[in-house]
Amino acid sequence: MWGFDAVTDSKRQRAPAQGPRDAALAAVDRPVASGVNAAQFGSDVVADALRATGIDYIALNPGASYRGFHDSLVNYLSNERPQMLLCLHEESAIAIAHGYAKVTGRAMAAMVHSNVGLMHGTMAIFNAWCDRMPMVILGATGPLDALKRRPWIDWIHTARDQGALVRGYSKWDDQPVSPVAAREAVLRAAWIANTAPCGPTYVNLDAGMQEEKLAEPVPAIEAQRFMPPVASAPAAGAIEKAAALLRSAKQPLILAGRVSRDVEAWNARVTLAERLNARVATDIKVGAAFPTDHPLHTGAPGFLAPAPDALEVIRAADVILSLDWVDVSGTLKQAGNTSAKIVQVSIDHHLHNGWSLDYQGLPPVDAFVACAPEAAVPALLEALGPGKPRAVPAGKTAPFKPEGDKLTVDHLAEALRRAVGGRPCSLTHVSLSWNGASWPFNHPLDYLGSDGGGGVGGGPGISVGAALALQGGGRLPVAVCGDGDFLMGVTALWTAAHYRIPLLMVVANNRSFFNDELHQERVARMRGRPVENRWVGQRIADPDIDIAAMARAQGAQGFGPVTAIADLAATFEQAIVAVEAGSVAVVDVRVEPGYTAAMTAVMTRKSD
Ligand SMILES: Cc1ncc(C[n+]2csc(CCOP(=O)(O)OP(=O)(O)O)c2C)c(N)n1
Ligand SMILES: [Mg+2]
Repeated sequence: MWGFDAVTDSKRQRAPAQGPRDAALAAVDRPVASGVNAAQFGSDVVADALRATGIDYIALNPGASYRGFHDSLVNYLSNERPQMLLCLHEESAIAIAHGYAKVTGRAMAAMVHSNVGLMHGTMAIFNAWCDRMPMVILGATGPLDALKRRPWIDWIHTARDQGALVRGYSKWDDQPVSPVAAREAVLRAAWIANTAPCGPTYVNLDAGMQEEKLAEPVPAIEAQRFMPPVASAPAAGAIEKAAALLRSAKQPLILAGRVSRDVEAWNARVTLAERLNARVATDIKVGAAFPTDHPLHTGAPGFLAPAPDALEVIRAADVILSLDWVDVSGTLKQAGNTSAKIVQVSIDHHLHNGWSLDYQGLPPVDAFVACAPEAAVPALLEALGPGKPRAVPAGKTAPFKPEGDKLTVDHLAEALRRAVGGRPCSLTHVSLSWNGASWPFNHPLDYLGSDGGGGVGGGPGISVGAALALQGGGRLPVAVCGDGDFLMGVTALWTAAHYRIPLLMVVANNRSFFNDELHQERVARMRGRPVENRWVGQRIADPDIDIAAMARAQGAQGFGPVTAIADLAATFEQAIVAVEAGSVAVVDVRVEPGYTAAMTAVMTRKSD
């Protein structure tokens, strides 16, 4: 009931990444034939290497520092495999690659201009890093040989150690000197990015190297042999120890964290929870990990803390199995004292470094299984054996009902769900005001998780990238963005419109950077000052921004502002018709400012 037919569903999940490229998209930006069919320049060799990685798309914003490579993509590779996706800002180029990886689990490429382009992209790289999403970022530098630098411009395009800009939040970077070394660097970058724990990699291409004519042909290599698949397997002893703890548990709990979009792995988690009769908590910061409608699922997934009922279950648990939960230490702290034994399944420690503390607190652990959850869960099931199937408590199926008569995010969610109806749908992003209880997830692609690093402005680009990857898979991509998030990343929609990538974006428009109103409220409370002033320097009103017009300016269809609950459903239905006809549609919904009670409580308490 809670699982899926593995064959058909994993096929559907993989289809977008492996299937033929969408014809409408492939027809965009076709160059005239160049007649070039052999590598002649350094950048042609690098372009060959990028094609050899199997990467289909490269999102970019152009720049002279990589004019050689740009020419190779257009006139040597004919803008195919990879096809360029022109972006209006580097932050959206990176975010698009991020969203693509959220669906496929595989790296896309992004390319950014020397120094300044990379600087523009950094926040989005940080988001992808915190979200553990793979991507290959290519950048460039003015010629390292000073004699080859043109006055002024090449000098400002050159930095001593450009990779240092992103080294704290990328897995690996390189600045190869020759075309052959650059080929190896691109293959290594794809290999490392796609190997779990995944993350962004950065290769910086010397402009001189790109533009230099090859003295002689570069011998071909078998690229796949340089990117061997890396299997993640648990140690037998660790699985035995973990299974023994779980077997002895009276009140086990699974914290289902960073897991893949794989349907078989989803089914295995459901089987494990049912085998153990374990309660399961999930987290809105990461993609759907367990059916939220399942009777064993506890509490609505939340951003800053598990819901109060999930915290109760954590307190009562005697054994907690973390499947790469984002912050075990913080969650235990939020629950208060627990004497539960902790089983941690993760290889995240391979990624931890001295710059970014996104690894969170060091949790106490009684059994550590060092592998990806996808490998650990079947091994745990085997070690536990068939066992007695335990009774699963009856389901709670009460439909979600928004309260009050003022238009809130809950009304938005309820009407949107009704308009979506029975269509398979992926929530590519949700606003900070989102209520995890308002929308059930019953498939790994039902929800793709948050921006990862808390960088506002990622929502639109991530959603465009996810929509790109979902094309042809039969799922309607739906994004819900805050107005602040939308306004910072809106131009990503132009890329979706230009490349015919259908997407529905709903803006939960509270006309405020509301998150920070709550922070100002908290400070006012701590200091005994008037909380009434929390909105000053936060509200985005007077004049109100015309969100639908901004959408239309990108080539999307704009709807709204919707100000009445009664108008929501019909507007969403019209917008879905537009998306199903191939458009990008944006609906501006004027919502009352407010977060869920749980989130507000965490944010406005005087102290933690
Ligand atoms: C790049 C960036 N700038 C500022 C912040 C601080 N910040 C966190 S949430 C938030 C408000 C976001 O506004 P919106 O998307 O409209 O969501 P709302 O809180 O209003 O629901 C801000 C400014 C951030 N996280 N990232
Ligand atoms: Mg807002």
